[in-house]
Amino acid sequence: MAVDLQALAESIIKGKKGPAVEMTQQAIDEGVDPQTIINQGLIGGMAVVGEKFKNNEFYVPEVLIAARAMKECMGILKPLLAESGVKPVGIVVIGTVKGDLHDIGKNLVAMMLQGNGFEVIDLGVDVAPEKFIDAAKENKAELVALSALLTTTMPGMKQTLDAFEAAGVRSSLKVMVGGAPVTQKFSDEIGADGYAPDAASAVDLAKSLIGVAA
Ligand code: B1M
Repeated sequence: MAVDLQALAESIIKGKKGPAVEMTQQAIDEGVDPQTIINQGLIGGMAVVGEKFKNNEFYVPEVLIAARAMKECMGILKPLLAESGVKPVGIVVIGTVKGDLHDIGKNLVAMMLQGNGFEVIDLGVDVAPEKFIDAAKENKAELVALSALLTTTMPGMKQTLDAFEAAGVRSSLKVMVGGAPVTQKFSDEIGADGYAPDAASAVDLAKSLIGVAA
């Protein structure tokens, strides 16, 4: 029987990694286009997860479990995508700013972006401005996503923006910021291109910043 991509989406929503991987493999074996598997199965599922998270029907653990299932399926599909030359929705460099070791929220944002078709270059935590610049240049990223969880490291966002300016790359990049102490007001004050309060909104913001329909 042909694989049902709606059932694949359901298994992502429920975070059932085993069945999700099996269905992904079955779809590949049946010759379904990898992009269709991603769009209808994986992204379809993660979009529902994002909505449920926004509406407080899902909490962090459910999102993490769903994202892990999605990541596992992406692992099987990635080599096929590279072969077929399918382009990601956008390329984003993400990291937690210098001096800050919190990464749970940043990882969630990274996984949601990946689940929605972005290629994500995750630089981890305690990331110096120069590292963001190098990674953005190297990967030809159109978007940089900065996370901070400490009031003492929030100024690191402004320092990163200043470093982009000094390196002459600020105008070729969109920069979004987020993290528990960060606000829209702070984002405006430091001249970032956008602020998102949570991982699901971060996906919507990322798409709008690079001009992709939500
Ligand atoms: Co830390 N810590 N911590 N901590 N820690 C907080 C942030 C704190 C509020 C706790 C408190 O005092 N009530 C406080 C900060 C106070 C302040 O600055 N105002 C604090 C402190 C003080 C510290 C230390 C200084 C403690 C010490 O050593 N004295 C130290 C600092 C270390 C350092 O970074 N240099 C420290 C250390 C740690 C641990 C290592 C123990 C651990 C981190 C483990 C890890 O991340 N791997 C930790 C944790 C777990 C927390 C709390 C309890 C939880 C943070 C978290 O993961 N939340 C936190 C208190 C709290 O928030 N209740 C606290 C869950 C996560 C899903 O939410 O990260 O907000 P969050 O991400 C959300 C949104 O903010 C948003 O989307 C996510 C999902 O919706 N988002 C973005 C995040 N990044 C985004 C980027 C975007 C868009 C949206 O676009 C780019």
